[in-house]
Amino acid sequence: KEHYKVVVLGGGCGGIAMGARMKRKVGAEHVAIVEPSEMHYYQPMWTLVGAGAKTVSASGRSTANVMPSGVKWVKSKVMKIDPKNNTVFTESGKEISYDYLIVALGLRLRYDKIKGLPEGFEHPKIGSNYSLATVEKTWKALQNFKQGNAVFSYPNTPVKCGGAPQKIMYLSDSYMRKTGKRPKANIIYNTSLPVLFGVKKYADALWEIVKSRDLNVNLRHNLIEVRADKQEAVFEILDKPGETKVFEYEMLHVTPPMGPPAVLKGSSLEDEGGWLNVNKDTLQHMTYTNVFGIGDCTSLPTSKTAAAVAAQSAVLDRTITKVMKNEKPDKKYDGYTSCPLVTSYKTVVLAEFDYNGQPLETFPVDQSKESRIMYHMKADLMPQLYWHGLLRGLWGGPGPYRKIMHLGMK
Ligand code: FAD
Ligand code: UQ1
Repeated sequence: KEHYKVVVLGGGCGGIAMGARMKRKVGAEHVAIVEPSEMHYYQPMWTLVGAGAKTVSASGRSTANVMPSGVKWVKSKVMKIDPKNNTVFTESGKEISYDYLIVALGLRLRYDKIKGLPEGFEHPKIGSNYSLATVEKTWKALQNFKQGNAVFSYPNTPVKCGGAPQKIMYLSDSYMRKTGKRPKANIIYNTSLPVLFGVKKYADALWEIVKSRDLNVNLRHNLIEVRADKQEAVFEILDKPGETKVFEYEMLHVTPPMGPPAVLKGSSLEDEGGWLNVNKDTLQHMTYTNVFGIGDCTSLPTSKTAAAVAAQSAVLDRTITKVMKNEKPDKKYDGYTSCPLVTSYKTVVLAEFDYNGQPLETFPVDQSKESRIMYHMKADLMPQLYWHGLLRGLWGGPGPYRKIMHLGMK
């Protein structure tokens, strides 16, 4: 049986960032990260990969490369968590105990909840930017598109990066205009939500874009079946129970239903929805005081993004420091999250907001306006900030800079 002062479950964005921070706190030999994958991907780049503006290989690095040096990498899956006995069990048969546990398991993609998927991906004309296996299929479908319906879906569950399902629509529209195919395309965005975007300021801006580019938005439409052999997508109309509508497609982009990691089920760590039940201010678990959570796997009532993970990592660092000293956590997470809404190959609307859905913008400009500088930031600067800042535990979100940027402006 192995023991570490800090065990981190998951070596994605939140897990690696917290591993790096905990190494600084307690020393590398006292930290272990449990992660089965050989490769670590910068998922935000997949929006651009699906649109042909970046390659998959540019989005990945080996997990060995991002592991904080000296930290123990347990290359396996966690199969069971026993918080009463401060122990986790891995698929490889290891039993590991801890003083402090950080859960950063991300979320689970549920393509299987849509009838006809994932098998349907064996056919052409269908893709999905959300997984490594299907992101390049989006770009193929876009390139091969000649005429007809291009359909984009948004599921009836929480998702990571709530803007991504529509970013690929804007990019597809731009691509079709560039290549002269746009007059023969009917672009359709079918979303389960009753709104185009959760924050009014940005939703208003996006509705203007949708209207000016002749994009068709259908609210409260939920994808339930794909008949890939016939190129048909079946949506249920959420406000009219029992009613469905079939859309023929020449291109289909699927955003899958998403849910919590399976290993949380029955662990006594989860809330009713199955998400890791943490305090929304401190990120400490609601019942187990030596358990903490970060990122997509948590119950935190904000939009699930890497930008949110960055802000959470700074708060969680502080919370754990306090708990280790037997003091009360004092720093509060405000729910900061951000979604760079890519609206073409040149422009971004940079949404940033908090728990209350109030805009919390870093730059002293109106960020609901499409901006070229923000596109450059998204495409060229953010990956650097991710690999060299966030993953090394050096980037805790733009909060401190926001205050400086706004000095004398308001
Ligand atoms: P992840 O980074 O997903 O990491 C979870 C890790 O847990 C994985 O490495 C996984 O292998 C591991 N794991 C799972 N199960 C187990 C197990 N049983 N045992 C051990 N390990 C396990 N965010 C932004 O901020 N801006 C964007 O523009 C943006 N765009 C996006 C576009 C797309 C297409 C996608 C897919 C995501 C986008 N995101 C964006 C969201 C961002 O990638 C996630 O919010 C972020 O990666 C969450 O970090 P995490 O650590 O919670 O989860
Ligand atoms: C951010 O911090 C971050 O994590 C590195 C992202 O993930 C890719 C983002 O997309 C954004 C927008 C931020 C926020 C950073 C700034 C400078 C606004």
